[in-house]
Amino acid sequence: MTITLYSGPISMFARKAEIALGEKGLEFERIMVPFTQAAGYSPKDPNVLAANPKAQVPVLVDGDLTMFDSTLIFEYLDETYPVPALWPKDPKERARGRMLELFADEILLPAVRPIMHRSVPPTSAEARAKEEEAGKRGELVLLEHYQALENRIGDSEYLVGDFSYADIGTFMALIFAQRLKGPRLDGHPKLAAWYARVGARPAVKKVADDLIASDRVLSPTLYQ
Ligand SMILES: N[C@@H](CCC(=O)N[C@@H](CS)C(=O)NCC(=O)O)C(=O)O
Repeated sequence: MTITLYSGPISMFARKAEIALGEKGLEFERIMVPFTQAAGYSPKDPNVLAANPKAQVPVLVDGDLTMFDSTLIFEYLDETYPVPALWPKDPKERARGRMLELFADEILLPAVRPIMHRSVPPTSAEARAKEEEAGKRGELVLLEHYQALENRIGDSEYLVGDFSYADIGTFMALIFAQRLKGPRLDGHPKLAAWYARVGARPAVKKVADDLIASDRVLSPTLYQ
């Protein structure tokens, strides 16, 4: 076994890389870095510190290559292990897919941030009321994104062509919205059906189940 992935139990980005490796049918050793709600990613894993100047997971080691960043890992995996392809062949479709994947990381996930306080116990009832006020405003933005995704999916099975990295990134951002008790997907039937379809894929389900199992331990406030 030559591939090692440094991952985090409730890291959207690292879990994306786990799904990609699973979809490619690649065996790998997973090393979970420490994470708690109180201390975050401290103390840092020394190998992650050495590999990534941003000191973040995921970090992938494949033979003599050590690399970081989930999106760059997607690119590397498709070039090195091309079957099954997780980007469309057509350059324009691929460009659309890459934009959707960027949208998931840089627009959709940040829209989830205003409800992240829900994963930790409130400091006071007053503080929580303020956080919830901002959270409710954030949820309206999330609903707009749900609608855009609903329109995008239409009658297609996946976001762009066959199942792709765009689906992985979007699914992971949405699992965060769901675990943080953000707006349900029911009001957006095509998006809800897509979410169920992606979540039923064995490689996705394995990682999603493991993430939620970790979350139950790390973020009990979400499951009371
Ligand atoms: N753009 C990076 C983001 C990676 C990232 O933010 N990782 C988080 C976990 S989800 C992390 O390791 N945070 C620790 C820190 O920033 O100190 C990617 O796509 O891999």
